[in-house]
Amino acid sequence: MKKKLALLLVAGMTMASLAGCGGNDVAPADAAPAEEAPAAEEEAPAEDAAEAEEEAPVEEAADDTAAPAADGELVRVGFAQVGHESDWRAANTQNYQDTFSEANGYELSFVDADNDNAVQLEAVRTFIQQEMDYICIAPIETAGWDTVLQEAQDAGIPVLIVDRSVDADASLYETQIGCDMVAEGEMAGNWLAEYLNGEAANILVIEGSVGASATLGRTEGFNNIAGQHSEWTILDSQSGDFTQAGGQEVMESFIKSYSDFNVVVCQNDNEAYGAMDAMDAAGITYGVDGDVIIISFDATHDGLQYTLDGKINCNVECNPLQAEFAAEVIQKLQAGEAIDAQTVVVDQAFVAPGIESQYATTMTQEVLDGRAY
Ligand code: GYE
Repeated sequence: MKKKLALLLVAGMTMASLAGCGGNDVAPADAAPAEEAPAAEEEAPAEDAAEAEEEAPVEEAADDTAAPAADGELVRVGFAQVGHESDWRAANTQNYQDTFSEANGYELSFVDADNDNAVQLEAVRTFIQQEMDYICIAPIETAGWDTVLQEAQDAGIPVLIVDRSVDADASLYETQIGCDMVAEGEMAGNWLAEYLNGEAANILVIEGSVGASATLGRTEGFNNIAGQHSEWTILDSQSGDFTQAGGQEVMESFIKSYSDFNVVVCQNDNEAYGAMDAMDAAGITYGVDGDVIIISFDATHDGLQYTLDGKINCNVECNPLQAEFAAEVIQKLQAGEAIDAQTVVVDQAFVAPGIESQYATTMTQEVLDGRAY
């Protein structure tokens, strides 16, 4: 295969340090040594020249995520994206499009599956037919991947599972890159326990999309902590599909069914916006000065604005800027280097002004100004 030849060629090329890649609140799953990546053709990061191997040329600064094939051809990457359901997703898509650009040595084929499993499977099969060099899949659901992953493997195309995870045999894909969803759910639960300090909680949960690892993990993590608190009751838990409309619809139906609740957990920011609209319409107050505590996930720019405004009490981050990790894995595979089986994108939580927490950072305007997505 063309790629095998590329691997051999790149293996003999000068290696340059890739310092600076991997900042941005993210870290590999295990303590990996300093990252190494092939110099892109004649390029090496100029700013890394001092640490680079002696023979590394320094004519031009290469983007950390650049990885043209050794023969100068663009590396062809197919990306089967979940859809466009949320602000998080939009930021994640933009990040992939920026990172896997032609200028960086890639030809990206992007498919928005619109949250439809069949469309996503079809997209992956099309990528296989098109003999992509690599396939990235952000799986809508965890289940149902074995057959198509086997097809990709049989075709010799490495697959990267990104953002969410699958329950398929790990030998069928190269690596998984994403946030630890169970840890996010536990962070939310631990913060709530600290905030309530023994007070009773009647909790409503607006879950994400059914069968998504982000939903399953956040639910499991939160329930792990809820199970330690006999003074907490989870009244109901329904899917809002990670959308604002879904969050609003579920909250409206919760308001009809339950009169006595004091915590609403929204598994992403867009759902929280919908839930706040529903509570506004019903005259229910929320946030630091209200009757209902709101917990959200993602910590996108608008979500953090609501947190700074005291409307969302606690917002657990999930960083959507993950494409550089996928690019790093592809660079290593191009160079025939070993890769980590998993990269965990590290998260933190943010709380509204006036709240002090050992689990979260108190929001400030400065934190918000630093949030690009
Ligand atoms: O939280 C949500 C998006 O998979 C982590 O999907 C992602 C989730 C994110 O729709 O906003």
